[in-house]
Amino acid sequence: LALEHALRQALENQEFELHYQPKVDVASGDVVAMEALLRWRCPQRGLVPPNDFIGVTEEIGLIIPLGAWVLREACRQNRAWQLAGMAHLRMAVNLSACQFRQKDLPEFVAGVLAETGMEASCLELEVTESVVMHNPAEAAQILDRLHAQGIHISVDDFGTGYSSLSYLKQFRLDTLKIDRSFVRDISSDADDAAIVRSVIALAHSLRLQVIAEGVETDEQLDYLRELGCDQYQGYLRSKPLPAAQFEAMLRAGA
Ligand code: G
Ligand code: G
Ligand code: MN
Ligand code: NA
Repeated sequence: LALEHALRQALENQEFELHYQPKVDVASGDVVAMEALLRWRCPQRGLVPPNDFIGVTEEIGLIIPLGAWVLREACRQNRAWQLAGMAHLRMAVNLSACQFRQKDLPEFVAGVLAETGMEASCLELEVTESVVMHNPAEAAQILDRLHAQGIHISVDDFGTGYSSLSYLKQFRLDTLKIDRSFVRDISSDADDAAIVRSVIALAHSLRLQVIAEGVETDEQLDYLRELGCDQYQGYLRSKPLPAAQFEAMLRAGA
């Protein structure tokens, strides 16, 4: 209860912030996109990671206004960077199941794009398999309506859910994000390497792009390059950074 109260206050008191992590093209090494990752800068608790509070915000319905804030702030920031003359990169935002169940999600997102002046082609929405599999028929419609606006759709934590692969052809998707649990031991565990190789082949044969998460070493990156992975994300390039540091990194040409 104390946590619930603190979280409601946190939204009012503007204690939430977004950190940004680059998504990098494997072949060129260029930053092509970034993912916005929510943090709670709590005066009592310090910097709280999302896994410690997203669940509670979902239970109390706070995820709806909080998720709305995340989308607005990510779009506002991306547009501000574009207007400041930086390269036009795509901004990825995570959606929770509760947000995805809002019938007016496509209109809401369109409204945020209009309000912030950000192009739809510069927005990417990340959803997990379980989010879309909750109600596949409805999810397919929502994804169609988002996709029709030109928004990019990614499946987060791919390979960790309990879902049928048939959704890959029912849903309009652009990118599969290979979960970091498959990437960690890719250079030493033949089974992980086989899974990653297969996911990349599957993605490419369905004309989807594929990004590997949690890349921490050059050895992992070399493997992924050999397997034909399109993009990667991970500490090897950069941790998620506060906006000012992320901007400095981009300006330094990293
Ligand atoms: O940044 P970190 O690795 O601690 O994130 C942990 C988890 O929290 C990730 O699975 C990520 O998808 C989720 N997460 C981060 N930011 C958001 C957000 O803005 N909304 C939702 N729903 N989940 C988020
Ligand atoms: O589930 P999702 O992909 O949305 O969450 C991304 C989370 O992964 C973020 O919380 C981020 O801090 C974390 N993360 C990003 N890069 C790495 C990495 O290289 N190694 C590890 N262990 N975690 C990472
Ligand atoms: Mn994500
Ligand atoms: Na993930």
